[in-house]
Amino acid sequence: KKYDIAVVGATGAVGETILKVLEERDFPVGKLYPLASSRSAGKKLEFRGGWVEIEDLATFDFSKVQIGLFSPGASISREYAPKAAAAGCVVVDNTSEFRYVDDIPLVVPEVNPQAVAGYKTRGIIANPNCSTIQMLVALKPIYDAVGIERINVATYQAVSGSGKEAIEELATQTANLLNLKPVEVNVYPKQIAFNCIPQIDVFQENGYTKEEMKMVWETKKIMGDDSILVNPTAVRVPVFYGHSEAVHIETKEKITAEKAKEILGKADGIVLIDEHVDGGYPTAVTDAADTNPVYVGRVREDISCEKGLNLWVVADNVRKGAATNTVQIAELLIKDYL
Ligand code: A2P
Ligand code: 11C
Repeated sequence: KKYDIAVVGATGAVGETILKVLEERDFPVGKLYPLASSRSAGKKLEFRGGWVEIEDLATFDFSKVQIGLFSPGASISREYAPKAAAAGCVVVDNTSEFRYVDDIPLVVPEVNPQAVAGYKTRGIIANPNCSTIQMLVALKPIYDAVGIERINVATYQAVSGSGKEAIEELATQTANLLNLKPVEVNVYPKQIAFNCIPQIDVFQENGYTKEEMKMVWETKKIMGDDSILVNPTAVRVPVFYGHSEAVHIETKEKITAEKAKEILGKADGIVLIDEHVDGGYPTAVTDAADTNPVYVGRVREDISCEKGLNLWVVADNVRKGAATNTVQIAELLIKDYL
C-alpha cells in the first residue's frame, strides 16, 4: 500500500532532509506534494530521481493526502495543521506549536511509541524539540532499568537548529573574520563564529530560555512522569550539524557505568562509542552529522554523587532531532493505524 504525502516547508533545512529520509528509508510514498510559501511555488525539487513541482501551502487541498509532514515554523503550523487534519490528513508537526496540548501526542518512537494512538482525537502528532529527542533516546533504557530522579544537562547546539539563514550566518561570519572583514550579526543576538552563546530562543519569566524550558516540559510529557526534575542550560556553538549534550543524571537506584554501558550498547537507536583512549567518544562532526542514530559516550559514575551518572550524547539535530524522528512516527502510523 502507498500513501500520498505532503511535506510542508519542503524547501527548509528540515523539509529537505525529510525528503531525503523518505527516500533512504524507502517509505511507501504514492504521490509527493512538496509545499512551501508562494515565493517557492512553481520551482522544482528532486525526489526519487524525478522532478516534483513545489506548490503553495496557502492554496493546497489537504484532502488529496493521507499524511502531512510539517516543518514551516510554529505560526504557519498553527494556521494550517488543523485545516489539514480537518480535511482527513494526519499531521506530524515538527514545530513547538502543539507539543504542550494535552490531547496531542508528543512522540519519540524509541521512548513512547504507544502514544501515537492519540492522533485519533485531533489528527495531529507533535514531534519534540531536537535537544529533548536525543537526550531521551539515551536516557530511556536507564530510566527503565533504575529510574531517574533528576537530569542536569548542558547543550552544545548546532546552528542548523535555527534554519537555513543561521547556517549562512555562521559561514559568512567565519569567512569574513578569516579575511579580516567586519562581521554582521542578524540571526543571533551576538556573533556566533568562534563563539558560544548561552541563549537559545526567547527568555521566559523564570530566567530560563524557551529552549531550556522545552527540555523540562517535553521530558515530563514524553516519559509520562511529572516527577522527573530537569535542570538545563542550552548553548549555541559554531557547529553546522549535530547537537552535543553533557548529561548528568541522578538515578533512583545506583547503576554502575559498566552496567549502564551494557544496557545502552543493546538499546534501539543508540550507538555506544566509549573507549578510554584519545578520541574514544562520539563527536557531532565526525560521527553524528548526516546519520540517524543517537551516539553515547563518556559514560561515567559521578564522583561527587552516590547515584549520579554522566553521559555525553550526540546526534544530528536535523535528522534524529527532526526529520528522521518525523518519518519514524509516520512509519508507526502506517504500520499500525493507516
Ligand atoms: P520558503 O522557502 O518558500 O520560504 P527554514 O526553517 O530552513 O528557514 O525553512 C522554513 C520552511 O518553511 C521553508 O520551506 C519555507 O518556504 C517554509 N515557509 C516559510 N513561511 C511560509 C509560509 N508563509 N507558507 C508556507 N511555507 C512557508
Ligand atoms: C534549535 N532546538 O536548535 C532548536 C530548533 O522547537 O522545534 C528546533 C526548535 C523546535 O535552535
